[in-house]
Amino acid sequence: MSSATLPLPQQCLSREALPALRTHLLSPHWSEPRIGIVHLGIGNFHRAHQALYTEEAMLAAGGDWGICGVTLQGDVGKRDALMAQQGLYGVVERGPQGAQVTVVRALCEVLAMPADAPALFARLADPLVRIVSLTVTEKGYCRDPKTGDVDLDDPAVAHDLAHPRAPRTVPGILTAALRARRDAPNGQPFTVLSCDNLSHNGAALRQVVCSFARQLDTALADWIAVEVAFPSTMVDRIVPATTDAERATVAEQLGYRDDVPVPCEPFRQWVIEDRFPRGRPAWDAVGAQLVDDVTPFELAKLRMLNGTHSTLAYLSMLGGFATIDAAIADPAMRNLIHTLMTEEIAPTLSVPASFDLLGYRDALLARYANPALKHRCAQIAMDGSQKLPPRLLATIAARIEAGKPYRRLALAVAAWMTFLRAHADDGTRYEISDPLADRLTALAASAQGEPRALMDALLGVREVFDAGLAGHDAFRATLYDALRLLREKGARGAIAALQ
Ligand code: CS2
Repeated sequence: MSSATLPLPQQCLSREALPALRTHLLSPHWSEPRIGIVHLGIGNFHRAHQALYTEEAMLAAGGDWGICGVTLQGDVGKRDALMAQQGLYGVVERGPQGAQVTVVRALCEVLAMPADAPALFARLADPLVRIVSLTVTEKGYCRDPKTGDVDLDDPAVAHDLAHPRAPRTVPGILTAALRARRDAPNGQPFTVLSCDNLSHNGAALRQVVCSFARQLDTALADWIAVEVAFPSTMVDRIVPATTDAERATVAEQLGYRDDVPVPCEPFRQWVIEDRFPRGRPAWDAVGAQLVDDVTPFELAKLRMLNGTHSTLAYLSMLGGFATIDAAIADPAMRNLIHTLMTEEIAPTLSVPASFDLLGYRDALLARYANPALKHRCAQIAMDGSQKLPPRLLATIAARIEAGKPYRRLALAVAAWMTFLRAHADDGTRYEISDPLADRLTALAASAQGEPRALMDALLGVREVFDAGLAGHDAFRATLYDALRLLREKGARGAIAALQ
């Protein structure tokens, strides 16, 4: 019988169990911190990244930086599962040395919106909370891609503007909480820390929040603009979705049941702009890089890692590779991704002299090849309408500006467009998960497989393609060639042709 089919232990993780789990703790020492961070979007990424850094920082230098994690999708099941384990969970690091489980203690409380709104706003009003951080994915920002302001056409934003005291969106929640901070005696704001894969994530969030607040109260918007720090960050760790394999690994290594463990790769990186007027954990003491300007790191990561991740995901969905390691094990695919990074992406980046871009490329290829992670291409393929602009289209714009070719980048965009027909080259059907899914799949279906019709229909989606790029003749010609190649030869043939 394989370990995955063994019954899980009855007794779940608890703080009382910790003394018996010493070898799975970062340190046997621990004094329960008070809550100093509220984190919106308590998904796997945060739990394998910022929460670990924060626990290590508290172990290194103390401080009350316990975390209150918030799920914004009403996921009371996740809240209850984590709270049944008193906030504890295992991080399962999967690398060449096998699986290593660490039990994380920094998560002290979990709330689910909207059910726990009173508790969340009480927490956000507490002056001990000095940082509100976020991993809510691109779509959680409710951003109008044309202006960068809050999207007033978004029904959830309209709801929050009509009910500013019962908000559900990120800009609505932050604005309500910051208003309460401003109105409190000696009120001081918290620092807002975006940890999502957006270009200039801090500045982008600041604009969304200020433009939302301005709809309600100009003085409040001005106060936020002056008083609240929104440092930008670059976060990196590959963190797939949880499967029963992690539950089995934790049970095997710990002898306790963990319903919500998180798998991840050994690598991690965090580059943060050091603007925290109300203080921060000693993240710099545990490997995070605190810098004045995060832009070069952020662009390198978005274009090299996330750009090739999305390329791999769409080509794989068409060509039938289920996971990133399976895709990169294909020699033609590996060549394509290698050449794409070397010839089309790296030349668009200006990084400090100490940043070795080709070494970064090689490290990424090695991370993708990790056979233990089983990072599903379908997971990365989600939300393409949000991901394409910073990951691929900005790179194409930079190549156009420099007068350089971008055939492989165009293939990635063509693969996304073809992916939207919702079936692989061999006919296997899959779901499209995207905030614009209905519109995108209807447009793709209306093209009936004809490359020019597909291109014209999808280039008209202004949330994804700005008018300048959509109307650029040379871009259209290159994209059309890539669409035709995919149509005529399928993804595997196109990969072979452009490797
Ligand atoms: C991935 C990212 O799902 C995706 O779109 O590209 O989550 C990626 O794994 C992380 O950004 C790595 O840091």
